[in-house]
Amino acid sequence: MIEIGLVGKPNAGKSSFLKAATLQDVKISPVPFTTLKPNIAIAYVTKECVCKEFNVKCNPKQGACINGIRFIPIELWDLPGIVPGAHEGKGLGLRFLDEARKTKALIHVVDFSGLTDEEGKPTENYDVEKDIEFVENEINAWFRSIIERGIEKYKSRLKNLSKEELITILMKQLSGLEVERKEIERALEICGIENLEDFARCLREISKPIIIVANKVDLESAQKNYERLKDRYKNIIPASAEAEIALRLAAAKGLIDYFPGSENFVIKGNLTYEQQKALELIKENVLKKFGSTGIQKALNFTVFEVLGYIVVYPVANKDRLSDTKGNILPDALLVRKGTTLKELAFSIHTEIGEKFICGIDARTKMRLSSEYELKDGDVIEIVHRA
Ligand SMILES: Nc1nc2c(ncn2[C@@H]2O[C@H](COP(=O)(O)OP(=O)(O)OP(=O)(O)O)[C@@H](O)[C@H]2O)c(=O)[nH]1
Ligand SMILES: [Mg+2]
Repeated sequence: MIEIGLVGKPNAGKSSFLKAATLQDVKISPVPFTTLKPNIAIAYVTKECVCKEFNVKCNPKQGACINGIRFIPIELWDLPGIVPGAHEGKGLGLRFLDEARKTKALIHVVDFSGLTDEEGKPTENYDVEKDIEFVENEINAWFRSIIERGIEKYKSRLKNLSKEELITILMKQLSGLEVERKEIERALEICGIENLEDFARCLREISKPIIIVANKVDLESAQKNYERLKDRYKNIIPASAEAEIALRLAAAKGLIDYFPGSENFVIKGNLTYEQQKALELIKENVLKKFGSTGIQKALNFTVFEVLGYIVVYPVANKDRLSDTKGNILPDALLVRKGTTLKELAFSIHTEIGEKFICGIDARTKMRLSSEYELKDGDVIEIVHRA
């Protein structure tokens, strides 16, 4: 399963984001360093399911399919807060990042209200750009230290190694970070390895992109900061974790109908005056202004836009679109763009990969070779030897 990390300074709203996305009961408080160890929970990215097109009702093995929208599980890691100098041990340091080294991307939750300083303590008019910068620098420093540790014994020989030898060493030493070969090749091409700091930054940017979540946009000062800075950064999503928590809890209690990620909700239960007032504020201040609370959007944006994952539906029977037990469209799998059919077969099961014969496209009934490059929404029967 894809792992996504939540990073940021103390009090930015990382645990709130996790709770908003998963309703997992984690500790949330205005005291810095509330989270001391990673909290891990299953969240979902959402995408239109192919069941609509085929006009069938699907039986997902994992996640769900609601109103033709498929909920595909990912693993979300809520991490302890990072302060300036964390790579030198300040605050809680960065050791916890080692546990989260398999994360494919990092969502940087930033308190855009400017009401907390770099250590998460209350203040006013804090320059939120400082957070964007220092947290990224700390993460790059962490990346650099891993690379340094990994290639320590080759350091004196680095310049004399052939490109192939260098890539092999880096692949081996960085395997824990889930860095792919082509990502190392690109980092070497763009930045070289003469300056380790440059190389580490480059490889981090390529292999573990950072997405900025401008959190707390229910607050006026955060809205102002977002308007001022939104064009300066490429991957930035405005969000209110608090609003999403309120909406999901109200929906869980049966007070409203609310679909995660949507721009509206419908009241259906008996609300107290306070509840009604709070929900109205969310509608006026967040949903109408930003189109959604931003939590689902941030997850979808990270997985589909930034990381470029596509969704494919392997089946055992192309005519019934089912597995061997008759479940319709049981699996919706996230794979990277460029994945071949043979690679998909191996990722499902080593044996299916080894006994692979061909694929059959459920739409066209055409035979697909092992080197066929998967497309988003493909429904494919994998034919293999018994
Ligand atoms: N107004 C507003 N407050 C929020 C929002 N998200 C979080 N908060 C508040 O910010 C404070 C910190 O939230 P947490 O989720 O505990 O922050 P954290 O980043 O996990 O903090 P540490 O675990 O200490 O690193 C709490 O008082 C939350 O209620 C939001 O979207 N809007
Ligand atoms: Mg926390």
